[in-house]
Amino acid sequence: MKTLRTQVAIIGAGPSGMLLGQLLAKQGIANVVLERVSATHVLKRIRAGILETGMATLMREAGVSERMDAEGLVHDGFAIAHNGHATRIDLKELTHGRTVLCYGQVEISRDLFEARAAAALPTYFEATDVALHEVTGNSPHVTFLHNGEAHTLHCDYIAGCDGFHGVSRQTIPLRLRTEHERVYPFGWLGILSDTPPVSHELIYCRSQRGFALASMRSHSRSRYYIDVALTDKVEQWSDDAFWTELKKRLPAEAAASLITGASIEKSIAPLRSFICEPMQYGRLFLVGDAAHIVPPTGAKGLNLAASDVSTLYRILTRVYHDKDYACTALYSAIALRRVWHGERFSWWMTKLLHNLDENSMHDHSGDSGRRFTESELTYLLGSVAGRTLIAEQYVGLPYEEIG
Ligand code: FAS
Ligand code: PHB
Repeated sequence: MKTLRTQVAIIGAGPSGMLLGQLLAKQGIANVVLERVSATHVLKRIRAGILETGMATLMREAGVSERMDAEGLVHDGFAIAHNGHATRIDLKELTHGRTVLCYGQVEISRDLFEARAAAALPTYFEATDVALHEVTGNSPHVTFLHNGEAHTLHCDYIAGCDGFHGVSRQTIPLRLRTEHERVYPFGWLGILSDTPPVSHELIYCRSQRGFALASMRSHSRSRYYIDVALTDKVEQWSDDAFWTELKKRLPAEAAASLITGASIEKSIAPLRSFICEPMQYGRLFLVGDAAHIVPPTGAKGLNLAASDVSTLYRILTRVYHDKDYACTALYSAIALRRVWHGERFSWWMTKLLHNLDENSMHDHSGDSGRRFTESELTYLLGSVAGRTLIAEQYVGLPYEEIG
């Protein structure tokens, strides 16, 4: 048994864990990251692509933003196409100058891994059998196996940054946690291709055939999605079948100029809204996907993880720099206020842009639910107030101060 000691144990080396680790280290707060898989495995996951200002600012504060600022694409707006007619949401005008940054989550992970390795901060990849102990006591610790050897990591606090399928949330007794969940009756089939994006900004599409999203990672790498039945398997979708269906859902001008190519990644992701309350238990704090999941329609998943990281980092800095131990009790309530706003926006955008059964759950005849939604979308896109509602949430609500 190898015994270790640190101030903050971080479970998970996704964006939540690595960004928190980097920020804490900058404040001289010792931390150890335990990750179940290899760094290579983490870097193979194709996830988010749009960063709110808050996330980009945290990357700069963490000192890992050089490549993001050099290669990230600043987007002043995006389009929503409804039955072939595209309306631009002018983020910069409607939010008095705010924008979003297009920079892949894989690149964020790459930047954070490189920075952590350069600082020689302790990180255990392929750490297995991670278990949390005495999280409500005065000697919290984490046990795990690494290279076949048993380890015990003693710490002051544990940050559960281990995603939806991690061990941290399960450490909170079921009788003490409330889980809110909504599962959507479709998935997103996503394709990554080394082809120039069809537009310089994102296009979200609601068509009679279903949802589509035209996104990107750079001027030469594109990311596209269509919604598919949950029963679909990615093997059923050839590249040609994907491109053919995507063209039928994009506005005609975009469909005509779409440059297709071989997929370098293709996968189907299920959609769910999920929130665990509370987000803390004794010395354990849940961060990011360990506590909440959103459908990617609002580009909020990674960005909600970032606001959790910001809240916890500022609280732990007050603990270690000012010996303000009481402020740890504020974390869950502060984090959840912003999470619920992001969850509601992501559900709302999903309802507006997909043929979602719940819109017509009370229909006794006809499809008034779908017609109500289409009428709502038409009104929102045709109204400055409506477009502002969308823009304010899309760029991200402000981060809350710590009381
Ligand atoms: P993560 O899940 O990224 O990281 C958790 C880490 O913990 C993983 O590396 C995991 O291996 C590790 N772990 C798990 N159990 C462990 C254990 N017992 N011990 C040690 N380590 C353990 N968000 C968007 O904003 N836009 C998108 O387009 C988008 N697309 C997505 C597509 C998919 C398929 C998925 C699954 C998510 C998508 N998301 C998207 C959301 C995603 O970006 C998450 O919000 C983001 O990865 C959250 O980061 P973390 O909280 O670090 O969780
Ligand atoms: C992506 O580029 O992967 C992406 C962008 C915006 C979204 C979802 C996914 O809302």
